[in-house]
Amino acid sequence: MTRMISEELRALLKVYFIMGSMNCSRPPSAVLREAIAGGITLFQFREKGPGALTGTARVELARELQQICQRGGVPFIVNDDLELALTLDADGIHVGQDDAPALEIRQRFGSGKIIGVSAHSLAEARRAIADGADYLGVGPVYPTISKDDAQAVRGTAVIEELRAHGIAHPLVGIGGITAANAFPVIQAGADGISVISAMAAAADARAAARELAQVTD
Ligand code: TZP
Ligand code: MG
Repeated sequence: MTRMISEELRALLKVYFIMGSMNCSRPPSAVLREAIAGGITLFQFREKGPGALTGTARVELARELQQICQRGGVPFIVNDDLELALTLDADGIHVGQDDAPALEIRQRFGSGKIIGVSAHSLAEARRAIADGADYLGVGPVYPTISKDDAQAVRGTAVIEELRAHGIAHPLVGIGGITAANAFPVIQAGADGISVISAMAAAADARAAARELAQVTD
């Protein structure tokens, strides 16, 4: 399979929903179905941190959410865990700076898969691109309650900086993003926004997804 071209990926990054069971106060399957109905363009399974499922329960939930994504026509990305991504034949993987480099992942995961890398600076972004990342996750843009070990808040400045230095790669902002503060992230040069709590903790994930989709369209 050939590598997904950047324009397709830019469209997929518009409304990128990330979650695991620990982010949801309702069954994650229900939250995901609603979010898909509301127009999310990409989903990342991120079952980690306090209260996360482990072992078989984690794999079963991943499979269930992957099936929902497949029925809804939304690509399914796995956070961090290459073994799980390979087992499920996921559409992609997202890794952080402490995980295996994209270069290594590409060798095992194949050329048709999406590889996303978190980057917090120009140097990290350049390295990720050189290693073969398909897209960059940049942030935290705003303060977040969803990641205990999140790095310092960057604002939208780092996105502007990457674009000003000629980084044209598909790029999504992350961290504390809601429908109310998403527009500056797009204005700064991001192709889309990624959120956990703005959708996972919303009483109506469909409405939340719709509102975010309106901002990034
Ligand atoms: N990486 C940087 S901030 C963050 C991750 C995974 C958490 C984003 O969650 P929220 O609830 O959208 O702030
Ligand atoms: Mg990681």
